Amino acid sequence: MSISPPSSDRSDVTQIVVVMVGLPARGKSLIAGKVKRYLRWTSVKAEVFNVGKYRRTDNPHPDAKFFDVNNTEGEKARKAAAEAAVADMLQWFQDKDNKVAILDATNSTKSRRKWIHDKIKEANLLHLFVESKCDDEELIMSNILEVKTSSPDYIGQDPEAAAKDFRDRIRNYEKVYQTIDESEKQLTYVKIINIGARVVINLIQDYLQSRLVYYLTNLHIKPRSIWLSRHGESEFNLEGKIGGDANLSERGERYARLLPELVKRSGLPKDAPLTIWTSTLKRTSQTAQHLQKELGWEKLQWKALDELDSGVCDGMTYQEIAEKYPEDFQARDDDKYNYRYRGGESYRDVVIRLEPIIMELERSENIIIITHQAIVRCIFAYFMEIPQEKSPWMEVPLHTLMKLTPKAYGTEVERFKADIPAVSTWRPKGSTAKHHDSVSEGMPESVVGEPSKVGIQKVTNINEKTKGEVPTIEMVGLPLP
Ligand SMILES: *[C@@H]1O[C@H](CO)[C@@H](O)[C@H](O)[C@H]1NC(C)=O
Ligand SMILES: *[C@@H]1O[C@H](CO)[C@@H](O)[C@H](O)[C@H]1NC(C)=O
Ligand SMILES: CC(=O)N[C@H]1CO[C@H](CO)[C@@H](O)[C@@H]1O
Repeated sequence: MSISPPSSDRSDVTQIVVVMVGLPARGKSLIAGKVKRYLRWTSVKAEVFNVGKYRRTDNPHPDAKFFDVNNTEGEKARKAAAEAAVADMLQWFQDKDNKVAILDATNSTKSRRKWIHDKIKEANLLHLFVESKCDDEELIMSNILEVKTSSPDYIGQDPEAAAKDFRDRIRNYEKVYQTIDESEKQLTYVKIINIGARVVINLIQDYLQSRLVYYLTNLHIKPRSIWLSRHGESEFNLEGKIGGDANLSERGERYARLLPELVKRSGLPKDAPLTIWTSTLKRTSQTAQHLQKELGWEKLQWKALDELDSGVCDGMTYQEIAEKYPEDFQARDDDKYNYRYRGGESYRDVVIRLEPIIMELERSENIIIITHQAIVRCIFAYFMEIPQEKSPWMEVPLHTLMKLTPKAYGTEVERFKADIPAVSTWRPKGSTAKHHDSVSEGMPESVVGEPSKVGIQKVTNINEKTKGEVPTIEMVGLPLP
């Protein structure tokens, strides 16, 4: 299998400043955060420079008057914050490995855009203005409600007062706001109107720019969830063999039969369509068959969801690999993300083939994915921003359904465990043992990044016989990245 190097590894990839444009409550920070997460997942070094953060250091709770353009004090402070953010950003670009900076500011007027464009040009960087324009009152209000409860500007304040202040703040910006138009033809930009209802693209010159535009135009903010599960336990799992195309074990079939109940228990959106995605391997189709039969959902098979190709080691146990290819075994432990099996793939390769899956997931609404250990790790890493040195070691137990729900400030994870035993296929570094006991009920602590306010991980156990919840419901308050 020959795999060309990932585009993101090209050393000639240019450095780009993505400049967010738009009134408050148009989802700019959300978009900025997603772009950063997506780029990092594909190994492109990216960072967000948030002008609001620089401002907050001096004035943690500014009121609407601060944002009045006729308030010279406020204007001066805002200008200083913007200049500090841009200076830090230019400094960051001194390292040529750093590729994409996302400048999260309002930049609401033509003259401000010209100022920032000149700065970028002077520094020999490419630019991409991303305007989120929205005049749908309902969309704006739902965004304000999210912001007023979670923006750092309003911590500890009365929500009603905060909402009113926020509306006043937006009005001050609206007075001077100028949308990107024909007179700015010299700028590279993408203008997203009402969250993707209409898109205007201008003067894209570079490969990475066009990838970004493609990603941006796939985003939506409709409420939805993504369910993720490995296939049920397979015959190969029992024998400790990797790869192959084995059937489910008897216990794996029991998991397949309980899966419709697990999905129902997880809370299905009313009348919302749901599609099942599987790989092309038997064990995932077999796991999905009762879901399909009982709930009548459409099923799609994706080659891109097949398990990481272990090349010459396909069908071997870890013990056999360690004996036959000791150096490879060691090399894989040393750098699991980049290690490529002889004639097979690495995690890095898998992420590249999963990119179309991520694009499609972003476009889609409710999807349930039945796939394999390495693939679940990569998809989970995208949503939860798990770094590359940790994601390949993440524990993904069999017979467990995960429900991921994207929210404005992060992704929520819920786990639903079938009380059907299965072997653990998780292998700690250095080990060749066939099976291991889980180190913990969730993921090992080491995969968990910085604490954030979103991401309570809820674990529910579902009983096979009674289809009820097993009495002990654990609430695991895991700090998620
Ligand atoms: C700022 O003040 C000037 C003069 O007082 C006024 O004409 C202008 O409309 C004001 N601008 C805004 C955006 O309020
Ligand atoms: C898998 O199951 C099918 C159908 O039950 C059977 O025909 C086939 O022999 C099984 N394959 C293996 C490798 O056990
Ligand atoms: C970073 C930035 O904001 N750039 C431009 C947009 O608005 C700022 C601050 O309001 C201006 O100073 C800049 O012209």
